[in-house]
Amino acid sequence: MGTPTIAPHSFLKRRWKLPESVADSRQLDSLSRSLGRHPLTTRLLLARNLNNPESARQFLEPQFKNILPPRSIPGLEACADLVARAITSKEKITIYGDYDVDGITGTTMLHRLLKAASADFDTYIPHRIDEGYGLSIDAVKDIARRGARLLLTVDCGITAVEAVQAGRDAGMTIVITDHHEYKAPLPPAHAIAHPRLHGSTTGNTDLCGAAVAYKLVWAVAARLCGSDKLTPTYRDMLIDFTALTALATIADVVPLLDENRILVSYGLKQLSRSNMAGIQALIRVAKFENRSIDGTAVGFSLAPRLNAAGRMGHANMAVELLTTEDAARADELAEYLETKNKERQNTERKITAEAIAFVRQMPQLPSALVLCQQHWHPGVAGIVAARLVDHFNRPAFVLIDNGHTISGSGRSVPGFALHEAIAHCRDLLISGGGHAAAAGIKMHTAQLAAFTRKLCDYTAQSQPADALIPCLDIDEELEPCDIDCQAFSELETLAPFGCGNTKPKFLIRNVQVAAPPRRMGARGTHVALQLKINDRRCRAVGFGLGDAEPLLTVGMMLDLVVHASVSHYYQQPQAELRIIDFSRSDGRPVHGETTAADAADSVLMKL
Ligand SMILES: [Mn+2]
Repeated sequence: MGTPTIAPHSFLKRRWKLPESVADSRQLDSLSRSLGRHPLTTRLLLARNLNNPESARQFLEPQFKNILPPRSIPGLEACADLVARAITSKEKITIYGDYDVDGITGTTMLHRLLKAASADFDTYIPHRIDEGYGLSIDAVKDIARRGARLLLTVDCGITAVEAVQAGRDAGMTIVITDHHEYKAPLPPAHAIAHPRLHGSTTGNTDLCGAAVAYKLVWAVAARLCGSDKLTPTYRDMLIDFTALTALATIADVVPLLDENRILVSYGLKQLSRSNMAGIQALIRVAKFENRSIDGTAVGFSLAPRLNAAGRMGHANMAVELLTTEDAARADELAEYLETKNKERQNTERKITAEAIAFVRQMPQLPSALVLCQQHWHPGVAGIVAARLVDHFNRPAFVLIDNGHTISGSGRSVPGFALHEAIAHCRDLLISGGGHAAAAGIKMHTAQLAAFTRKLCDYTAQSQPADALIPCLDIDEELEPCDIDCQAFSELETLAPFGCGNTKPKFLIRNVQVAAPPRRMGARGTHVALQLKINDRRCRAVGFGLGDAEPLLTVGMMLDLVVHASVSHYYQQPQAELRIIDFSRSDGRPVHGETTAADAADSVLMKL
């Protein structure tokens, strides 16, 4: 039995996927009453399997006291012992972090800890393009030559068997903290902290790399204080670091449930009141001063600016931003990131447009996309691949031809494991690996055609045909009586939204267009509608759906997929629907001359 889907001729040409079951009304009433919440909120809680008052309350009111202690991460105590010992015996420590937000923030926390403890230390972040991901033998040897006695990794190292051996051979103590997937054998490090070490399933197995670093800071601080009761300096540090942990937890797209939800709830509040000069400067250039910072602000504004350093320049600049105490220097670095981020956006937009044009020229849309150019920028390959996946709903690789070799990144659709596809094509590759959703590969230029063929055959065989039509997952169906300002504003208590806890999407059927639709925004990008739902009027806005305006006429009956929102535009707050997609209630196609592909194109270009 599958989840019910309906395939309306919707504006975005999506399959609408409805929730599997409807809540039992007795259970709904009793939970609603004991929580004192609107039935709409309660229905969503039940759909998230929060079916008793206790688990629902823990979700609705995240408590810091429910953060798990450092020892809940396998191997972390041993790592903390080694780091604390190196600090007190003044051995030189090198922190080796990854170049993404997760690595940058984790490195920042350990940097700040070691500085507060007057340790002898420095940091090393590999260059994304020149050195690539992870711990390399060359870098490790170089770090040993520069006198480090302890090498401490953040968000990398769990698969670096040879590099760790090289570090040991050079006489260093090696401490690995990571959260990436790995297969035996483990690297021969002196200590390893990993949420799923030796297949462990206790504790929080979904921690990001920076959250592991956060727990390490906590455990080392306890050792330096000689007690689990930390001195005010370290206590304040741990509170402040929830902001950095929240950035990484959102940016690394781990589920925002359980402990991660607590870390993010606290961290988002801490971000706007942070004393860190770099955080303040970053918030300023992203124009979030005096505004509340939510998951979307982090995911679409703050995190991309930090990542831009590694993509278009060097991630060291982002670490310097987050570790400097000098406000003027912080401003300068934030401006630098701003420039790099604009550069990234322009590059990404240009390559995405080129890539889409290449796909459109193909006589037939293949089951997987493999695009390769010499002049494309490797720093944005992954994001462009993600854009192609959004656009064409199939796995996509964006590759750069370096002459003799080709390398780049791939992204996948839900349900298609990219790392398995890569394993299947292993004989044609120099190297390759990653997760189900994202991966990197490298091959000899001569293998490109063979790789493309083999990947497409594999994808076509292992994907059901309808999997290539994009889905829109709907949380609940809205009844007219649910359209209520109070109920809609209460839904905010389910935030922060993100991976594992997406912003609720509702289906509402049979609403009537009550007045001529209006285009909004400087370029007419958006559309505003007055709807008649039973006897009531309700405003609806479709951001990016301006091109729907000519398709909508007064009296037309629509089915909508929406976010529930509250507008503060009027004197009284009002319930408002944010349209994601729509179709005609009579089942007729909404598109006249415009093709669905054109509609999807125009939406994409405005993002
Ligand atoms: Mn990570």
